[in-house]
Amino acid sequence: MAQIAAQPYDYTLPTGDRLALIIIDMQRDFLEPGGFGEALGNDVTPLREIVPTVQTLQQAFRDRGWLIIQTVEGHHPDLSDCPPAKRDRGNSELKIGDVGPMGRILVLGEPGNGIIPELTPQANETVIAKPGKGAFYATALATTLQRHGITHLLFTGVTTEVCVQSTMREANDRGYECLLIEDGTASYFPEFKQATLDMVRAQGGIVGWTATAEQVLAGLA
Ligand code: C5J
Repeated sequence: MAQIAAQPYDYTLPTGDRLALIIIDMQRDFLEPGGFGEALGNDVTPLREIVPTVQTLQQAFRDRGWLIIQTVEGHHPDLSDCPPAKRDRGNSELKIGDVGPMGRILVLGEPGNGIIPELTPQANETVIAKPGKGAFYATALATTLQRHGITHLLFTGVTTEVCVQSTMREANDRGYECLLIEDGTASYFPEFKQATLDMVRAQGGIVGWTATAEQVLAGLA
């Protein structure tokens, strides 16, 4: 048992075998030029700032033998799991399934869909492909967490207000004690990241807690 200095108040960590690190969508499509993120008109460079922090947490969990789950947002090549509403949304030239500089946009197995090299999962680590923004929708995440007896989740990844927040809210509704790593998540819109941090921890932690990676690592020491 450990205490982490967090907002809106201290977060109590269980033993490590009840805790998982969730790394959301650190894939080339979102972090590198030529992917889905850029196709939507975003500057992708700010997202890279969190890579060292996420790497540090990934290593800390590996050193302890604790569960790490990465997700990637992507669709089957026939796009059967991509609702037309999702594919047609927006007015970018490149849409989901179209061929871009890193292969077909947001299609599983394409180069752009791969996790960035700095965070390449080890062979024994779980990667969950998700067709939606929330990682519980149409995936095996719930059963994976149950199988491992997980009760507490640390969230990292991109983007804060879309896939990270959606997943954290889904997890909160399922009864998980969720903490969002402030310097381990990023958005194309810094103000949206800040708003997400604020709304997660408002009203006594209505969705969960936030803390820096340093605060979490200090609590684990
Ligand atoms: C988005 C995500 N922003 N991973 N996906 O479309 O947040």
